[in-house]
Formats: sequence, C-alpha cells, structure tokens
Amino acid sequence: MQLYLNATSPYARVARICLYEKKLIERTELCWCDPWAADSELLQINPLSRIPTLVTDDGEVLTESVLIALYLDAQGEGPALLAHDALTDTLALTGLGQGLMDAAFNVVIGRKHGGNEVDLTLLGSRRLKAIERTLATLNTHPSVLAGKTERTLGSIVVAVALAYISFRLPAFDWPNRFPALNTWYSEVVESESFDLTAFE
Ligand SMILES: N[C@@H](CCC(=O)N[C@@H](CS)C(=O)NCC(=O)O)C(=O)O
Repeated sequence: MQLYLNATSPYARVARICLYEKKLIERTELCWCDPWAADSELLQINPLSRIPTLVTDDGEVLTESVLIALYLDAQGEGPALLAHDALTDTLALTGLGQGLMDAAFNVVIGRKHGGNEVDLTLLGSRRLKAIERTLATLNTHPSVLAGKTERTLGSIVVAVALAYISFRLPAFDWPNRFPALNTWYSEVVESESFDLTAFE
C-alpha cells in the first residue's frame, strides 16, 4: 500500500496512526507530498488533491481519513478500531472529533489565506465558537469521564484533533482549561502510534 501524507495534516495523521495500530505500517510506503502543489504525483491519482490518500495493493484509491481508517481496520491485526459492541459510542466520538478537526483546520487555513481578521467574519466566529463548545462537551463526555482510553477510531480522531489545536491554535489552552479532557487525552496518546507521528 501507499499512503500520501504530510507531517502537519491532522487527517493524514489519523490514517498513519491507524497503520501503526493495525500493524500495517511495515507494508505501507509513505509518500510525502504537498497537497497544495499544482502538478504533484498526488493529483494524478486523486482529483481532489487532498491527503490522506491511500492506494491499496489492488490499486484502488481511497480518500477521506475515516474511510481509510475503516479499510485499515478490516485489513489489519489487533483490537478493532470500530468494534460492533461499542458501535454507537465510537461513531458518536468519531463525529465530534472529525467536526472539531474540521473547525480547527478551517480556522488555520482561513487565517493563512485571509489573515487573522477572518476570525471576525460570520464563518470565522462560528468555527471558533464550535471549537469552544466541542471542547467543553468533550470535557464532560461520558467516555472521557469513564476513563475509556482504549484507542478506537473515536478516541484516535478526538486525540488528533486536540493535538492539532495545541499545535496550531495554542491560544485555546485547552489542556489547562479542560483538565478532565487532558487526563483522558494523556492516556490515549501514550503509544508508539502517537509518539512516532507527532506533528512537525
Ligand atoms: N475530510 C477529509 C479532509 C482532508 C483534507 O482537507 N486534507 C487537507 C490537508 S490537512 C488537504 O489535503 N488540503 C488540500 C486541499 O484542500 O486542496 C479527510 O477526512 O480526509
């Protein structure tokens, strides 16, 4: 398999973490790329020019981090990332994490291309408020309060979104403001899969 990625994309990091968790990393070539480049190799296989993009051993091209994670879950070894007996819990957490990641990523891209004043626009302020509300929701989420720190699709996506906010939007200062979430996060990320994929 081949995974197209870079070192700063939270979506690509989810896919890479899943490769480690499912013991598929050795079987995968990592193709480092710039998804924003106009004439990249990535563009030849994915018209959206987005990462992560996974090329399977059969030559199928998969996009969307969560869909790639589901494919890897079916292909690899070890505990299920989306276990049937915890289906709704895992999907609920995955949705919150993916939404948090989308809001944070759009704030970062908005500021990069439109300056910090983008935060004052209707969309900009909606995204910032969405991040704030989602952090507060996660801080009292039943899975967080119950200390469910197994690495599932849900906990992985949420933890990567939180790591991305620390990396790109440190002013949120979520680890100090949401201590229960920080305790949960610290346990989820205690693994080779997170250590070896840190944002750079
Ligand atoms: N919903 C997608 C989002 C992927 C995405 O937006 N990736 C960014 C990098 S963080 C990208 O490749 N952007 C390039 C572009 O949009 O042209 C997923 O979950 O994989």
